[in-house]
This record gives sequence, structure tokens and C-alpha cells, in this order.
Amino acid sequence: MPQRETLIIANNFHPPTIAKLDADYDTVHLWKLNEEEKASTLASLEGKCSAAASASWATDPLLYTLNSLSLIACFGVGVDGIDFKQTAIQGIRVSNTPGVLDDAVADIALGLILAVTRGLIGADAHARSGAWRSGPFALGQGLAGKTLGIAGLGRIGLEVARRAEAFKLNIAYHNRRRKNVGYTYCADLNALARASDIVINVLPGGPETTNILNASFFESLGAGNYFINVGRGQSVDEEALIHALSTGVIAGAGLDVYANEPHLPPALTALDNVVLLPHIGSATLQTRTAMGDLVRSNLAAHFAGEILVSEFLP
Ligand code: NAP
Ligand code: 8YV
Repeated sequence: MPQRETLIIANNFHPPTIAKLDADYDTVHLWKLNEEEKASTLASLEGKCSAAASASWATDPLLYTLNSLSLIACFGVGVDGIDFKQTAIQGIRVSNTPGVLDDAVADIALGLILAVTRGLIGADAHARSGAWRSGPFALGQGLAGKTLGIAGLGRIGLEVARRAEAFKLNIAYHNRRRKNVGYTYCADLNALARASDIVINVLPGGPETTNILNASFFESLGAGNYFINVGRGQSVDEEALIHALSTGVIAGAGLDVYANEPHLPPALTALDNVVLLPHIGSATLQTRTAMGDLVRSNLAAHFAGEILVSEFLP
């Protein structure tokens, strides 16, 4: 029988996928070890292990102490958990799971847009609590004819745009490079905010976008308008957002991601003009299974010496 390959699993990113990896490889569940055990285990794997699987948004930095590591197969598309300076130095390739989660994340984006503009969470409470018997629920904002600004018109952003068109929204966007699409291009984020009634962030995380959505962006978006975030929480100056929401600089927000997950600032959770989701953009059974299958395909390609199915090139 051929010898089974050894695979490090850095964190408990998706138990059903990890169970399948356990069946295919000699796996080391790194997250279950204390720091001392991790160091000695990684030292013992030197020269014997070339691959790790990990969440894309966070990994264990001790992985980089393994010189024989040449692939980190990430579960997730946003690879802000990876230290690309380190992977470049060590010649470690990185794969991620693009495309298979676009529909699920775009669905949640539209859900958040409807939830904030029509007050769906408050409306549910109004019906449930009996407050309806004392009067109707407050009027919401219609979408038809308004402009949705998309910060980051990539794979997910384009799926958001397709869905938004069906709601008769006009589309504006900002990327570093103009795309060959029939939507209005804005050269910077403040211009996008000024052109929009609702801005959705779908930018990747990482150093280039950290705190890029700041006080001046929220002032540009302006009173009566809405902010949605399904990208990364680190792209938002959360204090500036809380200030904008609590002083009427903007009307409301719908958030799936936060700067320091799973910890939300109490000043944010206290506000009633924000809808808060626990990072569930890709959280459907089908999507998470597809993400896990892509992790497994990348690992299989790596061990077979074939081209990776979805290598991330920074
Ligand atoms: P993508 O296809 O790479 O799209 C990202 C877009 O952002 C690109 O069109 C890119 O265009 C633009 N962009 C990148 N850096 C920029 C910058 N500094 N300034 C302006 N525009 C910039 O990525 P995707 O697959 O759509 O995923 C986007 C992000 O969504 C992920 O990185 C992840 O953080 C987040 N996400 C969240 C969830 C969730 O559960 N909430 C799930 C999946 C993904 P240019 O290169 O032309 O600038
Ligand atoms: C997470 C994501 O992987 O793909 C990404 O970048 O943010 C998500 O799909 C997922 O939410 C697991 O927490």
C-alpha cells in the first residue's frame, strides 16, 4: 500500500471537510496542541510534510517554522490570514476557494440591503410583540431607481450587481482598475459614496484596504444613506462607522463582518439602526461543502505534482 501523505490542519475551519481530510491523509490537528507540543510536532515533521490546510482568514503563524512546507490550502477566498511576505521568502504556494461562494455571499448582501432599508428586524419585533395593534410599523425606503455603489466589483461584487439590477437599482463601483461593464465607474471611494444611496463593501482585506472606509467616506455617503459590509471588517474604521450611525451622518448599516471577530464593540451592538450578522455570507450547507471540496482538490493536485486548481497569486 502506498504511504499516506502527512497533512497539517492548522485550525478547525470546517469539521465535515476535516473529517474527509482525516480519511485521506495522516493528519495533524495543530489547533488541538499547546504551543510547546506544536513546536516539537512541527520540528518532527521537517522534511516529511509539505502541505497544510487552514482557514483563509486566520492561520497559525507557527506553520512558517516548517521549512519543508510548500502549500497552504486555504478554506475561504479572502486570504488576509496569510503572511505573504513569509510565504514569498519560503516559497510556499497558497490556494483559496474562489467562485464557489459568490452566490451565497451575494444572497446575504441583498438580504442585508432589504433588512436595513425596510427595517425587517424591527418589523418582525413589531408583529411578534403585538405593537402592531397600537399602530403600523414605520415606513421604509424603496430601492427602485436608487444607486447601489459596490466597493470591489470582483466575483462576488458582480453577483451582487446582477441581483441588484433585478431590484431596479442603478450600479456604480470602485476598483483600482475600470472594468469592461456597463456600470458607472468611480475613481475613488469617496466619489463612489457621493454617487450612491447604498454602498456595499466587497473589497478584500489585508494591509492595502485596512481602515480604507473611514470618517470621510461616511461623510461622503451622507445622511439618509446606507452602508453594507460583506467584505472584511478590517477595511472599516469601526469607530468612525459607529460615530456616523449614532450621529445621523448615515441612516443605517448592515454588517456581516467586523474588525475583531467574534468580538463586536458594545457601542455597535447598542445601536438600532444596524443589522448585525455573525459572518454568515458563505454559510450554506452547499457552499461550505463546495469550499471544502476545492480545498481537497488543491491538496490532491499538490500531492500528485499537478497544477493547483485555484492558486492565489498575491
Ligand atoms: P475578487 O474577485 O478578487 O474581487 C475583489 C475586487 O476588489 C476586485 O475586482 C479588485 O479589482 C477590487 N480591489 C482589490 N483591492 C482593491 C483596492 N485596494 N482598492 C479598490 N479595489 C480593490 O474577490 P471576491 O472573490 O469577490 O471576494 C472579495 C472579498 O469578499 C474576499 O476577499 C473576502 O474578504 C470577502 N468575502 C466575505 C465573505 C463573507 O462570508 N462575508 C465570503 C467570501 C468572501 P482591482 O484589482 O481592479 O482593484
Ligand atoms: C469564510 C470568507 O471562509 O471566504 C471568505 O473569505 O470570509 C468566508 O467564506 C467563512 O465565513 C468561514 O467563517
